[in-house]
Amino acid sequence: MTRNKSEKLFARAQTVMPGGVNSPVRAFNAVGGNPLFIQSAQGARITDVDGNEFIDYVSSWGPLILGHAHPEIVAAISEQARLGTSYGAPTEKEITLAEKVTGAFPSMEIVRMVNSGTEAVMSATRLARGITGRDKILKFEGCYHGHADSMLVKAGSGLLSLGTPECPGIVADLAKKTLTLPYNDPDSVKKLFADQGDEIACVIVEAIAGNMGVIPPKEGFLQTLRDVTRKSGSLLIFDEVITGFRVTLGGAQSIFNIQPDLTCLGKIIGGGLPVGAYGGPKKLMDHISPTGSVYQAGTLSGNPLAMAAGIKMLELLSGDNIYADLERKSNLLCNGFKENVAKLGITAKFTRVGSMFSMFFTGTEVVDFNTVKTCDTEFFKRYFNAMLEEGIYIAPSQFEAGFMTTAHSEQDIEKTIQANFKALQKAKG
Ligand code: KE4
Repeated sequence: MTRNKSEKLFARAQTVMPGGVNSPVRAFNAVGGNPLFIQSAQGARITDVDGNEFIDYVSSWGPLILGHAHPEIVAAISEQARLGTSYGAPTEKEITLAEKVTGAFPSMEIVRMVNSGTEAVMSATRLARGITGRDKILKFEGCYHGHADSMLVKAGSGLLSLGTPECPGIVADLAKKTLTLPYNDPDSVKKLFADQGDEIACVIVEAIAGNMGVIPPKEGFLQTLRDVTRKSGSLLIFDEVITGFRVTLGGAQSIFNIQPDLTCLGKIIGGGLPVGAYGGPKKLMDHISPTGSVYQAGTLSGNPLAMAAGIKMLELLSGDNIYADLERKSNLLCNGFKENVAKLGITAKFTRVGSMFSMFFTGTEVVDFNTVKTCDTEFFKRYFNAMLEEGIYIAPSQFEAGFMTTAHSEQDIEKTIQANFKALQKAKG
């Protein structure tokens, strides 16, 4: 597989961008070699600048649940672009997308559009601090909630992949206000709340963790968070940037039937364009400017171009059997992988919720930050590169999720299972 053009572009990119990328996870640091520069994508496939084509399971880190360049989404974007891309003034499209979001998430009566998941989380946690008058936030080790200062404490995703869960540049006094506990450990949560619950503004959690690989919540974990926050007057924030409209239309909260106080969304609701959102009951969201005094703003928030993409995406996701199709295909793929590791005598653990899944190269039950760190990342590195050679593009990190889309065909899945067998064999040596 030639990567000459990608190599040349990477060298050029590094002269003008940090690490040659606009987001660290793209740099392939955890898997070696230079990142592939993408020329185009269509459906389940991406093509790099050297003409190599791959079946894609990164899916732009989650947003493209209907595959790349979906014709109806492209048409919606093109149509709006001819009418203007952003006005900095209210439009009906913002109302329409907000109505689709609040219709799918009963816990969200009122929703504010922003431009990224980071902005959604930053705004929701500011709102929680503003409403409660408290400073402390509880997050969980290995969860990633974007790069707002308060969230870059023992975070997952790129920080975990790069082995740098702590981040310089965060004001020490602020970092101290972010408490962290192990994911899936309700007893530690109960203990902390007994000790300082009345100082905690909010608990923010990935209701299904996707940034240390996919780690589902253990029975009772989310309910414990709901109980202790309600009792102590803290707010419960579900970060559903990945899971919203991914695991089902109403996200993880509808699967586990738990209503958070605030929800953060992103990725899928933008239909491939930059959109984030946060929302909750009117009594809470009315604290947000201009109704209330908690300020949050954005030049391109709710811009009609991104709204057009998001509206079309959510329209299409409301179609019949979309999630049943994703469930069937995801199950087919993961079962194929399980059969392969069994045939080859390779130790691996599998997790999946709907169309987000992970294969962990460890023999330890993976339930939190510490257990996922037992993974053999050197084996993953060999596996990743062998999959590339087989024409399969997975996330360049053991600590990210894989994503199925409606664009993946049965043939794509069969090809991937065969490629997985060969890549595992090669990684095993
Ligand atoms: P963005 O600011 O990247 O739109 O969203 C931040 C965010 C918030 N919450 C969750 C649960 C998230 O997963 C993310 C971002 N996800 C990572 C990948 N796991 C984005 C990829 C990247 O950083 O380039």
